Amino acid sequence: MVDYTNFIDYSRAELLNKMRQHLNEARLQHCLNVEQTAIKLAQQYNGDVNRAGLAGLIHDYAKQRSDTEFKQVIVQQHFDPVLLQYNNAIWHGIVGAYFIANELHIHDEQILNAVRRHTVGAPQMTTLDKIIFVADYIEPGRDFPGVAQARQLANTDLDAAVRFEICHTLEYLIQKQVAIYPGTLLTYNALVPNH
Ligand code: DGI
Ligand code: FE
Ligand code: FE
Repeated sequence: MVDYTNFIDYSRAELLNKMRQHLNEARLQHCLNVEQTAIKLAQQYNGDVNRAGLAGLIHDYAKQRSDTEFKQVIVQQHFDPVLLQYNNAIWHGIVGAYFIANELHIHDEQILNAVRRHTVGAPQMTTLDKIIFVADYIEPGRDFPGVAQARQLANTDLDAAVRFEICHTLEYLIQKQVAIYPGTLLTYNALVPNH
């Protein structure tokens, strides 16, 4: 079983109650699924099972905050103003970590970084970052073209699963003709050969 006592001074049940105040049932279930998937990946890839479980559980904590709230935090906490040109899809991870530190009192930087990077990744990802990035994509509730292949890759090669995910996310965003956050491109460029 997981043990979160190094990172929170209240129980996991209490954490779920705090999360429930800000997330609907479907989103909470997704977070629980990512927790379990992250634990499995951590066991498989020799990661930190407790950090993986907790980061997976809380990764979307800020997903249902209003745009107004995010914009306020971006300005008041001096986040990169470029963020204001994007939306919840980008904010809930990068800025979401602020809400997690502030409201859930989780201050472990490895966990917070995994949350910050869970949507757009980063050029240099830790094993924990990769586990949360991939767990979010393949948790059992996910159903989209390519998820079976992503799950298969995650079973055998975590880096290959990260690469598959970033490539397919970019293809999806381009197909929808929405703006690509520069951080997403930096992640992609770091994962493919540079010529
Ligand atoms: O929060 P989840 O839905 O569980 O998953 P997520 O945090 O991976 O967010 C996925 C969404 O973020 C998906 O709709 C694609 C979007 N996204 C990822 N990278 C970018 C992006 N959206 C924009 N506009 N730009 C990006 O670079
Ligand atoms: Fe997310
Ligand atoms: Fe998620």
